[in-house]
Amino acid sequence: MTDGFHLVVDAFKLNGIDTIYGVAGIPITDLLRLAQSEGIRYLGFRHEQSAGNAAAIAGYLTQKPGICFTVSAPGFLNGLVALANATTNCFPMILISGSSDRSIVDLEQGDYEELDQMNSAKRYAKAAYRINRPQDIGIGIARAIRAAVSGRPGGVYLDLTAEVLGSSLDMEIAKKSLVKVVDPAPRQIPAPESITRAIDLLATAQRPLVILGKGAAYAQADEEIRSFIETTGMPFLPMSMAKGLLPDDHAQSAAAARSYAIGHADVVMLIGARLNWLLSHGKGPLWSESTRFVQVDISPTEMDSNRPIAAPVVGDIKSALSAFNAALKPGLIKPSATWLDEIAQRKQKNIDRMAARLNADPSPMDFSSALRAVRNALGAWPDVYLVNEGANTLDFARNIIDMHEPRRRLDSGTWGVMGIGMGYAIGAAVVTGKPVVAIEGDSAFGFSGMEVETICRYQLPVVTIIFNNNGIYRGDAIGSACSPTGLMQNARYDKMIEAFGGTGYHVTDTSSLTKALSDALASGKPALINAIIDPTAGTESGHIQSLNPKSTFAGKK
Ligand code: ADP
Ligand code: TZD
Ligand code: MG
Repeated sequence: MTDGFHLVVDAFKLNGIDTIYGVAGIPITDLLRLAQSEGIRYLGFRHEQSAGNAAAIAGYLTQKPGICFTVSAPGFLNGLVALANATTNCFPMILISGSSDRSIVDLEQGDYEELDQMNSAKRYAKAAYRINRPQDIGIGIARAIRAAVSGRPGGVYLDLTAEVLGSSLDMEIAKKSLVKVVDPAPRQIPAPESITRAIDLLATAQRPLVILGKGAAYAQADEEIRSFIETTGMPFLPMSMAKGLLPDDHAQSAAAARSYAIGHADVVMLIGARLNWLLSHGKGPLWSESTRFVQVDISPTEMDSNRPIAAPVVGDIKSALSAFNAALKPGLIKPSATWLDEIAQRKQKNIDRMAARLNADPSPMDFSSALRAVRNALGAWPDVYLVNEGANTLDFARNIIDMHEPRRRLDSGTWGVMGIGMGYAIGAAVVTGKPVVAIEGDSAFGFSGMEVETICRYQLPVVTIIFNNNGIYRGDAIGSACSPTGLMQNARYDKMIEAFGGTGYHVTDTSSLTKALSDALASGKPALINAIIDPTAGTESGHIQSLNPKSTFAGKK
């Protein structure tokens, strides 16, 4: 005989799932113990949201669903934010929660940690399933894996009742019930006519522009994308998590002339990027009404979601870009020399303008000078994974820190969410074995800061840098009452990590910041750098101030 616990672990092993994340408790504790004893790597967190974020980013980096385990009701709900965030960002993840007695839950008779979890999850997940019998564990896990990674990836909820975990099953029946998923994310080859239509449109363009999104980074089609862009000579813009797909210092990058390139392009080719708020929905002053679009995306309903798409290419990016490359003829797609020249001139102008700010050395540090100090240290570590959240801390870092390798920048993403920092850092360190630097606003850090203990417990090579400006966007003036955006002045976040045996640094100038980061990275050990930033340097909401609703009665009170 065997039981539900063993079947879950066997199903994972059969499907190559070697790492799981979570927080222990009734009814999953023994499952986690068993998984660990069977050679599956388990990472235990302090809060399910961070465990879920670690799983989600692991999914993004590996194209395998990241698995997060939680207990019932409150643990499940804590993890649900991460599941919803994974779905929003198109990251493959499976949240598996233990659940209480169905007969009691369904009659709302008040069980321990009672909640109708599956139905709560449905609204926030790509799919939600429940396993009600031990002989369905194999098929249930197979369904969850396929739902998470096929087509547009997303978050999947899997409900595992305590009863199923504890149920026994005949060994022969159990063995037959397991399912090894064959080709979980099948290629989706775009229709040949869609490629021809897109190439025909691009061939008419004088001022074409490619926009690369994190879907392109996820697709791991790095060579196909590089070859297409370099062969056609089109300028490209990376969305924030697509930075490094081609290096940021690539001659064809139009990043330093972003608004100009978007506003003046006649044909824009979107590759794994949605025309959502991050691209102003393709509308408004940033965009021209006459611009026509090619969009390459695996999700057919993404087409025409915000602007009409003249040449939709529905398929997976690796297959689509291979088809584009095969169909290219020399000189067929050719940006005009004037266009390339205009972009080059804009780039230079903006780079010169930024240089003045970057080279200043104010005291206290501001965002630009501190990031220059960080950039100087990172120069020796091109392979580092960079996690980034905050408002000003996010916006400045995205512009100032160049990326050189694909999938190295992990940030607040589609929701602009705070709280992903430590979870993403841990997930990235675990699945890549590479060093991670997390650049965190002081507010942003607070959402997942307790996971510093997790980082120290597992001795992960994560260096957290806190841009400490005493607040959300800005700090309060010394001596004034604490405002809604204010945080503690002179908070010594560096002491937090010392409590767990990590190395803390408290830095107030650029050369100390560069040195602290270089030393911390060289040590390969957990470290936290508390970098003091001018509390007046930030702006409300960073670069997205325009999204703040204005009070109708401003000035009339
Ligand atoms: P960004 O925020 O970087 O602009 P988005 O998250 O808005 O990127 O867009 C990612 C897009 O990529 C989604 O529309 C998703 O359907 C798509 N996508 C994800 N993986 C693939 C893939 N392998 N092939 C094609 N499209 C993909
Ligand atoms: N809660 C969640 C989950 N996500 C959010 N985005 C917010 C609240 C609102 N918010 C932002 O949009 S940015 C931010 C909050 C609280 C923090 C900004 O402060 P910071 O960064 O210290 O992290 P800067 O550098 O001071 O701007
Ligand atoms: Mg701050």
